[in-house]
Amino acid sequence: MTDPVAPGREKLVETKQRWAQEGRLLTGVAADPATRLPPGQRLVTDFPVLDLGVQPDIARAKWHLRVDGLVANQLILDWSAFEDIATAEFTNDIHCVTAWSRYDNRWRGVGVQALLDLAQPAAEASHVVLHSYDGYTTNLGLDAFARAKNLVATHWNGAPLERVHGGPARLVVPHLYFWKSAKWLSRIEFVAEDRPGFWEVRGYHNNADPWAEERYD
Ligand SMILES: Nc1nc2c(c(=O)[nH]1)N[C@H]1C(S)=C(S)[C@@H](COP(=O)(O)O)O[C@H]1N2
Ligand SMILES: [Mo]
Repeated sequence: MTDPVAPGREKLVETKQRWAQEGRLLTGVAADPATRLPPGQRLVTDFPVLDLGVQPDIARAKWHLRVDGLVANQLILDWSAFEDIATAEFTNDIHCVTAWSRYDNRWRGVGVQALLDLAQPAAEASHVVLHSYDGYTTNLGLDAFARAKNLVATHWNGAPLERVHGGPARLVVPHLYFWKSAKWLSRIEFVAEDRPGFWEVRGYHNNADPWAEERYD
């Protein structure tokens, strides 16, 4: 298995783990989801890059997305098959647990609903594990994954998704903190039990709702 932590980035992981233990950035105040800026967040206009220092370089000609586990139809989609169904467009806000938020991101890609329709998860499938080309993983309950405005994005603000932001394709789950939005997505695995991912086993909250300030466990 690929280690998503690049040499020299171990300190960054330790620091973020310490933040989780200390409850850094917590205001202790929940907000109505109708509030645009969740508690403790500040608005930015740039687009920060956050990862563990491994930014895989996947040529679109070699890229595949697998959808497997507890599904009736396992999928292996190559780039041209994926582009053919990449017709979903959503504009949403990003909320990162490190307290920056960025408004009005315009994404194009494949809506999760289209993937669910093709793959047909089994009745026992209760959770999803997202796997990435850098070895990163994150987990979602099926309901959180199946939200109508989630997508696997290939384009951001009208241009092909840049490698630093997870191109060729990344998950976008706008209602949760951005660590749930796996960059360089390689595989969507349907499972019958919850399997906490990279940050979830390091003290970050399993659900990650920014309005409930679910930053840490
Ligand atoms: N594959 C992968 N996806 C990832 C990460 C990562 O390290 N590897 N970091 C997560 C975190 S912590 C954040 S905040 C967002 C950052 O996305 P951005 O770099 O496009 O802002 O990606 C998430 N997805
Ligand atoms: Mo993050």
